[in-house]
Amino acid sequence: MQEKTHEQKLAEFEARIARGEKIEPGDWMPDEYKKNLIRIISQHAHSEIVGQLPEGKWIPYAPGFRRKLTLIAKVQDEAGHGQLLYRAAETLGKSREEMMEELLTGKAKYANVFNYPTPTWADVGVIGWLVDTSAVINQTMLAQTSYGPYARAMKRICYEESFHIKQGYDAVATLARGIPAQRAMAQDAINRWWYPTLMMSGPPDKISVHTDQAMRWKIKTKTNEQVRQEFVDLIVPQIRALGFDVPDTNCYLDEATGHYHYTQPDWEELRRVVNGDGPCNAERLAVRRKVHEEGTWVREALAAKQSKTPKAA
Ligand code: BYC
Repeated sequence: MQEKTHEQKLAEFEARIARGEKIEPGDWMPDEYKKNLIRIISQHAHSEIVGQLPEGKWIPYAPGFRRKLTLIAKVQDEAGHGQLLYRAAETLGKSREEMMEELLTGKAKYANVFNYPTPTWADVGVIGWLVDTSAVINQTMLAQTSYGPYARAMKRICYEESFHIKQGYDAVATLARGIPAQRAMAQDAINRWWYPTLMMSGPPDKISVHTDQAMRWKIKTKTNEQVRQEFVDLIVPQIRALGFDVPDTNCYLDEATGHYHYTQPDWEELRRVVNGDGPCNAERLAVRRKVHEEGTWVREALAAKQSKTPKAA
């Protein structure tokens, strides 16, 4: 039988995607699809791993035993999400060592939000509430992705992230019922996280590099701006219902569209932060390098055990 041409394989691949079928490891796929997926999944995995740090810092100081337990569980969940996602990227032929090297040398990107400081307890609540809400909206979309292993990882991750939102909201709602200093602390955290969280959904569609191709092959099923608008529409009424201000005097419900209008973030700041020049990039990578170095003996012990395990006949 004659070998299929690239065009024929591409047409079959696109027809499968149009029918809503999942592409699985080992199936034929265009190199650009694979490249785009590895990029987005590894960036996502790194975000989960580095994302443990801003909140993790508060574990020793969490106000009370229950808050501490919940925060430990949340941070552990993020580590698990990172592992699931590294595994999904490995199914596309990218090794974990290579991904780790790219993270530790600063070559790889991870979500901008994790390069901002967490000076107060309210930051923990606001990350869980605002950042995880933005993440879940994006990840619910990514659960529809055309690549099977990524879609399945997203489904599992979304369940856990939804719980993270509840713990964040509960922490902020408690501060909202507190004394004026507690309310002020929560408002200050909302003010500082608002724009970084808007940036988390990615640059505007007109300057996004990868969206067109990602949409064509259903790696993403919504654009960055659609995801960001969903976030704003959901979160603005919640912020106001707790009696806090949205730190944007030009944020209002546009009756004509049914969507909230909002001021665009400083996109130059996003570019700087994701390229290594945010307030905490150096600190975050230094911690990851130290942890990686300290874990060398574990990786070596595992590798030695695997090489000694007799293969099944
Ligand atoms: N941050 O063409 P574009 C969590 C990069 S963790 C950093 O629009 P795309 C949590 C982008 O990578 C989960 N980089 O790209 C954990 C690209 O760079 P490269 C966080 C960004 O991929 C702990 C370039 O800019 N979620 O929830 O179509 C505690 C051009 O952008 C960002 C994810 O990681 C950004 N905000 O769309 C609490 C989701 N925006 O690759 C919570 C997975 C853009 O050309 N990622 N860049 O060097 C995505 O969904 C997509 O990659 C994005 C960007 C929507 C972020």
